This record gives sequence, C-alpha cells and structure tokens, in this order.
Amino acid sequence: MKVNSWNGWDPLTHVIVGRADGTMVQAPEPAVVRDWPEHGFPAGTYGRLPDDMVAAANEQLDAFADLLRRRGIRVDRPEAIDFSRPVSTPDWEQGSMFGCMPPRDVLITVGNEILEATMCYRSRWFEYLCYRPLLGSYFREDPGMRWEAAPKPRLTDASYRAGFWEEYERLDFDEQIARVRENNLVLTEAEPLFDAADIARFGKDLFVQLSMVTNRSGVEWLRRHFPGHRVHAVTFGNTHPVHIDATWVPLRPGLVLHCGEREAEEELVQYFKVNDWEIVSAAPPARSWDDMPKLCFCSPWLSMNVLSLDQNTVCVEASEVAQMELLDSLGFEVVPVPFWDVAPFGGGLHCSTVDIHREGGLEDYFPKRHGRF
Ligand code: ABU
Repeated sequence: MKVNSWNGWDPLTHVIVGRADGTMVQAPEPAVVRDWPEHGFPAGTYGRLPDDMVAAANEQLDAFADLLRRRGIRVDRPEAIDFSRPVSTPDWEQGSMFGCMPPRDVLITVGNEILEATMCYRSRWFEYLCYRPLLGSYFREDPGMRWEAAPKPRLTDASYRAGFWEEYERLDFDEQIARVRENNLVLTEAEPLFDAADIARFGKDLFVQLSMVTNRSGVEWLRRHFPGHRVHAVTFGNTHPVHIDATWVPLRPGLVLHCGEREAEEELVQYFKVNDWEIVSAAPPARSWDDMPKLCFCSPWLSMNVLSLDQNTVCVEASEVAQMELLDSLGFEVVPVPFWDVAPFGGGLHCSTVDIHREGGLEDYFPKRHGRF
C-alpha cells in the first residue's frame, strides 16, 4: 500500500469511492441555498434524501466500485456518520450535515500526501470524519505517507458576504461573470477556504478554480503549502462555479477537456497552447437543465466529469453518448458507467472518487512560462 498520485491520468491502482447513505438536503446556512419546493424541500427546509433515491445511487456506486475492482484497482469506501445530526462549534450551530458521496470535494492526493480541504459549508465541516478510518489505515500501512489537514476554518458570519444570494441572483449574466472573474462571490477573504475538487492536477502545475467554495486566501494557502508546485488561481465564465472537474479536465499529457460554455481566461488558454497542449471542447451533454434528476444541485456538465483509469482509458456516464463518441475519436477506450442516479448526492464519476495511488512520478508538462503563469 502506497499513497502516490500526481495528475489525473497515470494508471490508477487504488481509489476511494463514496457512499450515498444518509445524505441530506442540508439545513440552511450562509454558504449555499437549497430551494426545491416541487420536490418537498422549499427554501429553509431540510431532511434526508428519499430512501429509494439512496438505494438507486448506492446500486450505481457499488456497481462502479465492482467495475474498478474487476480492472484490478483497489477500492475503499468511507464510513457514513449520522448526517441528520445538528452540529456546532463555539462559533455556530448548524441543523444538519450533508453526506459522503463526493470524496473528491474533501480530499486531494498530491504525491505521497493526502490533504484534507478546509471546506466552506458548515454542513460539511465534519465530513472528514468519514475518511479518518481509511486515512489512519493508510498512515499505518505506508511509512512514506504524509497526512495533512488544511487549517480548520472558523466559518463565522465574517466568512460570508451578507445578503450575497439575494443580490447576486438579481444580476444579469455579464454582471455575474464580472463578479466571478473578480471572485467577488459569497466567500470573503476572512480565512483560507477551498474545496479539494476545485484543484486540477497536471503534475507540477496545480490549477485552482476561484469559485463559490474557494477563495483567494485558499489558493494562497495551497501555494505556500506546495512550494514545489506552480499553483495557479483560475476562473471560468460560469455564473455559479463550484469545482473545476466539470469545466477543465486533464485527460492525458497534452490534452485537456474544456466546457466550452464556460469561457477560459485567454492567458490560461495561451499557457496551454505555448506548451503544446490541445484544448478540446466537451461534447454537448445528453441532459438539459430541465431534465436533471430531482434534488440535483450539479449541472448537466457532469457529462464531462469523467474518471481516467490511465492515459488511454476513461470512464464516462453511460448515457452521455456524444461525450463517449468524442473521447473515442480522440483514441480513448471508453468505459460506460450508468451514474445519473448518483448526481443528486453530489456529482459524477470524478466527484465520487479520490485517487489514492496512480503509478508515475512528478513531471513538468509546462516548461514554458506565459503571462502570469
Ligand atoms: N462537483 C462538480 C459539479 C460541477 C458542475 O456541476 O458543473
């Protein structure tokens, strides 16, 4: 057993796959708004996702875990806790927790280190506990493993812009994008905050999306924490950015998949081009916004939330035919995986996993500098 993973494409040999058990529509909190009156959860209400949805999601998660095991990959699973319990710190009380389906949000492996992210939802403050039994066992089994946790945030009201959601939802698209580009969103800079799923690993370069869940201080903390890397803050033309892994997805050295609808900064595009990377636009998703599973807070672009098993093999949601055809045309073996029942629990194939071991070492895929990069 060895912790090692530097990028999103080297051969995967050990992974964590999340669980749907006990997932909540979380109690109200400043960082996020949930409002699904048509499905029994109008704003301000909260509770467990229905049992039939949990069973359907777990069936797909278990089948995915079995598929990975059949390919020789070790699969571990987190331990769900009672997410319906209210939680508190000396600074706040929160009516419920959330779940442990998307391990990618909480943990990131960089080389021999597994880092627990700060998170910025109060409902997710304790989510790391679901992974502690596994992390403890890796620490005991692998003498080379570094086990790190970013500073636990206070998450007082000072960490959130008061009245943000009401004000933001009144803005038009261009005004919202201007706010995204400035990272003038719900989080203040009171303390470092980031979700691990806002980080895309390309060897020596880590691209960190500034988003609704990641602030500049979070990126600065990551920059100082990984002095051997180039850590870049990036933004995309997405009005509600949460996690980079349905926007800018590493596929193999020299090839990145981009959600064309979410415009990349020109300087980022040029950085990739001067280093001979090809930027391929993802195929249109199979689903529209109107066609998303109920209680789902992700976008149709989960269609590109793929998991690479190695440089030539990629797992794609089974109904995303156009995406599969695109990847097939780029020379990949495509492994279809039915997964839309999992989406309401926090994401797609990439979100639901976290790499513990991929073969390979640290490499520099961007030898040429460009602009701020
Ligand atoms: N956690 C990935 C979701 C990203 C998106 O919905 O676009």
